[in-house]
Amino acid sequence: MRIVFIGPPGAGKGTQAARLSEHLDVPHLSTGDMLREACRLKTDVGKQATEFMDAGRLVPDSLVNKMVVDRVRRADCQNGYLLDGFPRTLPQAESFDQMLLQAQTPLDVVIEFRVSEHDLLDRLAGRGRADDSADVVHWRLVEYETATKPLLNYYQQRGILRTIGGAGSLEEVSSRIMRAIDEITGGAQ
Ligand code: B4P
Repeated sequence: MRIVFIGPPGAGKGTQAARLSEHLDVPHLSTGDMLREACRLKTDVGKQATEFMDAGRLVPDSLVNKMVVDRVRRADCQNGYLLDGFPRTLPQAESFDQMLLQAQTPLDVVIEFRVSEHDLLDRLAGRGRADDSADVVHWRLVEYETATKPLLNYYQQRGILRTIGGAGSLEEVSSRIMRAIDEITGGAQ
């Protein structure tokens, strides 16, 4: 099962991906986590990504695309994966689709998380990460509206998009996601 989570910063993608990847027994691939690790280790990708992340901007597509393709080609992704935070732009989605087409491994489900801006700001204020300060969050929300939201239409047209409400307890949100996946796959997972 190949699943993508899309949602604004603080929507709970990472939180739910950790729960669901365990349940479905597929790896949880978070581009945010991968990039933060690259920054911490000061790799070439990390050195280039830091200034964008610190400013709340998206990291350039070329850097992220290569990082993800290298990761999904690894053996543990053979039976699927849960992508948390990728793709985030149309060029990322198109480039990823080309790779999936060549490998004959299409995506099964794309889940959109919807959470009110009020709740997002509340959650991020409580998390304490460096990129959660008010002005950085502002830019992250702008990036979501302008660069990431067009992806919803892209996946809607392919018939694999489901939208779930991200407010409520962790268990409530998880069961909404499971129901949405069942709807698309007919309960095949
Ligand atoms: P991410 O790491 O993806 O950050 P995020 O969107 O803030 O996290 P998420 O939605 O997963 O929220 P979480 O579960 O933690 O990206 C960080 C940066 O990396 C980006 O700004 C960008 O610069 C770069 N980047 C990443 N991917 C990229 C790409 N593809 N292209 C370019 N750049 C990229 O939840 C947030 C908080 O809410 C937590 O405190 C959690 O405990 C709480 N919470 C979760 N669920 C809740 C619930 N149901 N109720 C109450 N609280 C809840």
